[in-house]
Amino acid sequence: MVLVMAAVRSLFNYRYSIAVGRLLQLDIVPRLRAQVFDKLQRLDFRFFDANASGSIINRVTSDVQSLRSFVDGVLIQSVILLLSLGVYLVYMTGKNVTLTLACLATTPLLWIGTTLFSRWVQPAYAENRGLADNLVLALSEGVQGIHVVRGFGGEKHELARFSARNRALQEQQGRIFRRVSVFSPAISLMGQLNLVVLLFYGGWIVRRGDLSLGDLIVFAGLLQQFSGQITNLATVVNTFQQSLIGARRVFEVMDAPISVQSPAAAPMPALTGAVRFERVSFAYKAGLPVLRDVSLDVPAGVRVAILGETGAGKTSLLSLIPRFYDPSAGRVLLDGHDVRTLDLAGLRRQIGVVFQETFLFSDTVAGNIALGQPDASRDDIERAARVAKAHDFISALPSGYETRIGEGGHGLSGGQRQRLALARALLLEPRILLLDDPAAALDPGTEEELWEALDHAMQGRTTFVIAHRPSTLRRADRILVLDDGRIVQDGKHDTLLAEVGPYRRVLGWGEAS
Ligand code: DCP
Ligand code: MG
Repeated sequence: MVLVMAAVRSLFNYRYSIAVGRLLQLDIVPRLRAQVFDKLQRLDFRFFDANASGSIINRVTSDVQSLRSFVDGVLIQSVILLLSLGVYLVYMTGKNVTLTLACLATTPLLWIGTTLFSRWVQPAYAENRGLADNLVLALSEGVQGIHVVRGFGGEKHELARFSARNRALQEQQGRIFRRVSVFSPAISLMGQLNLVVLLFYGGWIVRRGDLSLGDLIVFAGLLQQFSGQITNLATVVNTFQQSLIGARRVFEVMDAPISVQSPAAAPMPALTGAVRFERVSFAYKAGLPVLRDVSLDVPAGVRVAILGETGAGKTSLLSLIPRFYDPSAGRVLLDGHDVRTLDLAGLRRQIGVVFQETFLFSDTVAGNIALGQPDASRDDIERAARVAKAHDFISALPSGYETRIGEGGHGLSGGQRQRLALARALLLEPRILLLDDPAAALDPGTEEELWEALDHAMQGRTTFVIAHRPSTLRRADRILVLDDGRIVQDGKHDTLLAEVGPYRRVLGWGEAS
């Protein structure tokens, strides 16, 4: 019998591991991970302003694993635990009811111990995740910022920062480990207390003649098994608290509100590109306005240049047009439609953006240009690249448009990367083009060529360009001067030059006399 039971037990254990492994590793965890990533892709910029990348990475990689430990180490283990406890209890009550009750005398202690432990360990696990986030952040910054680190000889400092966080995490893990190491034997001790109660009380009723010695021995054996299962409870409780924290962190992402939402069944009319700001105010953090009461009316096809000192709100102003953020007051209108009423994806497809800091993916050159339009033909990609003055250097790359560029666009110069970003925006044939300081990466000669090409490509389309070079400003139909979130000057180059105002100062012409 013992042999058969052992064989059956092993077989079940084997089947159990396979089934759980398949269920969790192959299905649930990857599915949850994909869902979290999907949600991240839809979350607006406010979420990313508020959450450090280390924390986001940890939530998608390690915290989703807590679902696995929950199902595996809590759900299934609890079922096994309850079932076996139930079987032992039924068996024991069958032998002797009062003796069974006496043996459960320590249950309240067990309950108190478990509650105290949970209350302590939960914040500790939350703290643990926070420390792990810091460590991942130090790692990713140390790698992504390697150029700056080297350039400023910051290796020692980075290493010290990383080591400190590494140590903090390790020490905190040690503290958790010590508490868990106390909890588990304590639970086991409570189980042994039951045996003491049994021997005293059981011995007494045996002497009274109400129970045979043989039954007492059987009872003691059962109680040993029962206590063994109770000890498992410690592990289950610990795993439960741990996975609870992980799950909370995953669901914080899943439940994070998306403030920039596409309205349901929103219309997407073909835009001509007229942009209107109606008394727009905007703040990243409540109480710290970045744009104040900005009103603006730009007919389609106009080229607007924006200039102003650093931090004036230029990038912020542009970011309201494709709804990277929504204004805190006022409205942004395209062709008379409030942008909040338009289909979000459709809206962004009609707006080409070249950001102040370009980002290229570890993909081919063609793949990077076709980001917004993956089914674009090679001809279209080449045409966009020509306009962006990128075709020549792309053709000179080892595999032309099929050249893979390294992570973050390494292997290309800063100007080349910016031109790829411009080609990416032009490929969309956008009605509105937003260029955040593109000239920073261009020499004056190339800039002149670029503007000529853009004049042609952007015929009849609206362009907003943040620029500080007189050559660019002179070409603009209209110049906005931004100062501390307000439009303080608005007009053409020559007019503004003649005016008293910051335009002359920003351009370095001195104050008008
Ligand atoms: N700001 C913020 N949170 C962000 C971006 C900006 O709090 N995610 C703040 C920093 C500035 C202000 O908003 O004080 C305006 O920032 P902009 O990026 O709009 O400033 P500019 O584009 O005008 O500055 P620059 O010329 O340096 O690009
Ligand atoms: Mg800016």
